[in-house]
Amino acid sequence: MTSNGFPKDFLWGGATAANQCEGAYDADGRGLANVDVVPIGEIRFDVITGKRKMLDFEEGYFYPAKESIDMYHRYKEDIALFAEMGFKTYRLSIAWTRIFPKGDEETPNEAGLIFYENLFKECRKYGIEPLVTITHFDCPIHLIKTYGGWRSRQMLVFYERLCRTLFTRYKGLVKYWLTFNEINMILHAPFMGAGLVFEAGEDEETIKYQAAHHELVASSIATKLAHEIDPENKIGCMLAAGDYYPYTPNPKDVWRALELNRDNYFFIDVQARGEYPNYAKKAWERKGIKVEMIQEDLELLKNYTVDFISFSYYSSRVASADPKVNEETQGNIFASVKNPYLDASEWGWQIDPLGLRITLNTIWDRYQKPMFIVENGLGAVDTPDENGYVADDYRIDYLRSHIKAMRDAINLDGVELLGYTTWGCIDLVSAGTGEMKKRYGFIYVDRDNDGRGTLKRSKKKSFDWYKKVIASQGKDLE
Ligand code: P53
Repeated sequence: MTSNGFPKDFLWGGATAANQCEGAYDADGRGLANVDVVPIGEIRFDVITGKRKMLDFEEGYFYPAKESIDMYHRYKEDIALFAEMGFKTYRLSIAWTRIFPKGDEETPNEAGLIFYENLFKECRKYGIEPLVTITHFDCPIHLIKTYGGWRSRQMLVFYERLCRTLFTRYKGLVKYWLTFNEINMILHAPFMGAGLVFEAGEDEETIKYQAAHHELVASSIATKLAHEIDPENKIGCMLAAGDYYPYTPNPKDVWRALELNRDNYFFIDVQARGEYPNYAKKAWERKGIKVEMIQEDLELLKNYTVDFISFSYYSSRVASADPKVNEETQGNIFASVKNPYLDASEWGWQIDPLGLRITLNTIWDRYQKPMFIVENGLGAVDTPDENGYVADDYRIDYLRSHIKAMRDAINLDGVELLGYTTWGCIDLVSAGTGEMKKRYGFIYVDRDNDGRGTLKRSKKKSFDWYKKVIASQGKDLE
């Protein structure tokens, strides 16, 4: 521990996801994925939730991920900037379709493997520890068309092949892995989360939980493989977190909050404890949800739980059992009743730093496994001056208050936290809306919602601020 309460080897850094920053969607043999064919605009929500089938680019829509911020060609410049801020870690994801363009090939695409190898080496050059999300929402389109995405058990074979390839090839270069980004997203945005599209009359709930089962087993298979290939490997699960509060002390509200929390913690209960919780089995029974599973699955789940628990945190949530309490927060896939005590971002995401401390404590109390905050930050409109400089004090305020909350959770509550990576450390495409305008970065990127701009990078005020935070190991937050 340092005098500030952060562990000496605390992993400070930032996070991105392949499709939101790389661009170069068809370079060097890369195949098409679900995350490529989600356009910006009103239709996006229906596409990411699987209500509107879009399995290819269609006329009349703009697809921001095609080019993104072109990090594929600019990663050296970008990693140099991360290093200048003093990053100890950089969280990024692998684009599955760079490695296996269709998903079911026997042999990987060497060009894709080389790309990430070079990227990891670039990180290592600066002493930056890569933290790698194996799948950040991406699923090859071919696997969706041919097998139905994660509803199919055959995905286990393809995912295992992907993992084996990655763990073997990057042994010694990468140690920290996350199996599925925001695994609970499958319930809220099933196309983006798991490559699911629904036909009329299908039992969507059953399909979602069947897909969830496959991902959970796949995650255990990955853990098993990772440890076999290199005992140094550490595997984490990843939850879109943020506890639900009851709207009032009415026990019905408290119960509703408990139920909604369980909908999310369900995934981590399996990944961290190794078995399906009774409440889920009972709920499936009541709802007539039959998830097909074999004995071997249950053994995998039991024997290969995760080493650590990672999560994203943007906001807490609120639950009410009263249908009259129906004023919801805007702009989030995770619907929540509005909390009258909190301010909100320009996109309606409510700001609750104490909620981060609460969430850290809930997770710690529930699992007693080391945690990693792998996403946190403020999506905001930035107005750069002629040099591309943004005085983003609002972002600094947001991050400062959340870092303080995390410090309290470590110091005052004794939770075990491995590190903190802010979301979108460089401006990138929003997953929820497809906008460029919703920016999270310390680094401004000249590009707008329509894809115009020079892609030039420039430092915001928060760049120097975060640099100071890291250099002082979290002591100097002013
Ligand atoms: P954006 C909500 C909606 C979509 C993705 O979100 C989300 C969430 C958060 O609960 O999850 C993560 O870009 C995700 C990132 C994403 C980030 O939140 O909609 O892991 O890919 O960019 C922020 O503002």
